[in-house]
Amino acid sequence: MRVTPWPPELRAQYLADGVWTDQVFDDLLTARSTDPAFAGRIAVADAERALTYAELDERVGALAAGFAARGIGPDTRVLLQIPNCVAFIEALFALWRARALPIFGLPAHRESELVGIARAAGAAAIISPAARPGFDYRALAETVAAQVDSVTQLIDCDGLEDLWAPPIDHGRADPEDLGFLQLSGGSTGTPKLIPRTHADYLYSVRRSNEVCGVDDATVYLVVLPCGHNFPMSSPGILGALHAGGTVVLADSPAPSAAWPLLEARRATMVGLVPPLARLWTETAENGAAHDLSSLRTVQVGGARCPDELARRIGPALGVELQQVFGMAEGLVCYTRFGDDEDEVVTTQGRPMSTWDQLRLVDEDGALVTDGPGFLETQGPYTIRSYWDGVSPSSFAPDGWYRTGDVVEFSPAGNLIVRGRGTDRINRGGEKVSAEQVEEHLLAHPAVRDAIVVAVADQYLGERTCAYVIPADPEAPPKLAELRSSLRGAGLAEWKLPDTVKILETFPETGVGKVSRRALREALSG
Ligand code: AMP
Ligand code: DBH
Repeated sequence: MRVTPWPPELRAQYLADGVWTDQVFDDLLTARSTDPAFAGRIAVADAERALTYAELDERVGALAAGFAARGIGPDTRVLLQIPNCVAFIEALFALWRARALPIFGLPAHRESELVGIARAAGAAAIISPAARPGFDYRALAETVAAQVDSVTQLIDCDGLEDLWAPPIDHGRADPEDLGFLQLSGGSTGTPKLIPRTHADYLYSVRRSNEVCGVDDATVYLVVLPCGHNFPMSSPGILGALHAGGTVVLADSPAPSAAWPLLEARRATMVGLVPPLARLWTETAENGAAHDLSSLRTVQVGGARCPDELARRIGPALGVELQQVFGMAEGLVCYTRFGDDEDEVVTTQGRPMSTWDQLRLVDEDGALVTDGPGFLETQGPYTIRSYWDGVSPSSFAPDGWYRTGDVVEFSPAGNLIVRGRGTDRINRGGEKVSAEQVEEHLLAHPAVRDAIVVAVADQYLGERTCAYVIPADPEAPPKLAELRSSLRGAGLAEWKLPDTVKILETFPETGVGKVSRRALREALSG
């Protein structure tokens, strides 16, 4: 079996309680496009164009038929690598209508990640830009196709109209079928594939809308990469569309690019990672050149937002702050609009659903009553396994998901995220696997041994430091040389080490393992 299902008794409860319904992703569109009150409203827009619900639905129908004509149908895995633009939404919903399985690659992924993803998923096609200035996505897709036999089609996201065919009936998905494969930032090199069903994911979207007050007046601005779980569902793109609101996609999160769009479309809500929240806050504090008055809510998540920054966001941008602690594997926590200001600024909120179950354990898996402890969770939208059962140790014997996050509770019952137990660096929301970077460093001839750790950083939260023992102590490798070698090996830009420190030996723990902790502490000392 490719995916472990929920235990029968939980499934029965979720169905009986109406947590899981018979809604599927395609219903979001068909429900609105056939409703005269919504058909003519703007569903999605980017800097270049806007589509009403009716227009989007019609284009999706034509594209889905085109996909089917090319053999992209039920269960076909299709890797998307599309920058933020309307075409992403068209491709996504057309794949859903054709009952194929989209996989949400990120624009920043490179050969190393995409080959791993395409291979693990058995992807049949890649949809990415064939000719856009900046980066050659088509050359990357060709490199992936050359290495992964299953990939037989490369589709240009800027030429989707060329695929159009007269609409056909694709049949209806089962709500408990998989709807797509989400990616985890992951603690291993290749992002892990996260199987999400229509029923589980849409529950999280509906519940997020309730918690975040999303309705048909919501204009959600997407500045994070739109395939990421946060802007996709918390409440994000799907929340706004579910409510009959509008999604506006900015292809750059920089104030100079995103704010004109925010102003023009009168966006009401946006989700940011902490480094961007800092940039937006500082830009506004220095005098915003744009009218941001439509903006009501700024959500910050993906990595721990420093309290000092959290306190400034609301006043600087004239908005209400909401902290979001979530994971593509499931569980999402929000601070609530009625919470005390101190809770909103210093905590990462609480689970969105009363069906979410949480427990804290120590390093041996024993329950701890007082935090901090490792957070484990199960619930109606938290997976029970990764695709194909990889990384079984991420799940406890009873199926609860081990988040790897060390958390404790505030007296008011909100979660405070203290860090992670595993060797994962959170570079402003972009997750970097120490192990993956180390493997690549070790392949370099000038490197004898390498350990990668996080170093605290005021702007990004964490940055990457590579400790290196050189092969030849007389000729230690330079940072620029290592970075260009890793880039050449196909590693994404955000994973390249920010600093390199040369050592003769590594400190060791009591049992003779390299002590990452000692290395980390050396950096903070
Ligand atoms: P991913 O597995 O890539 O979906 O990343 C999820 C992880 O991001 C969580 O397990 C946390 O480690 C981290 N994360 C997300 N939101 C927050 C937050 N608000 N504060 C601290 N860490 C966060
Ligand atoms: O970091 C994440 O993965 C994340 C953050 C906020 C997430 O998946 C989410 C909200 O849904």
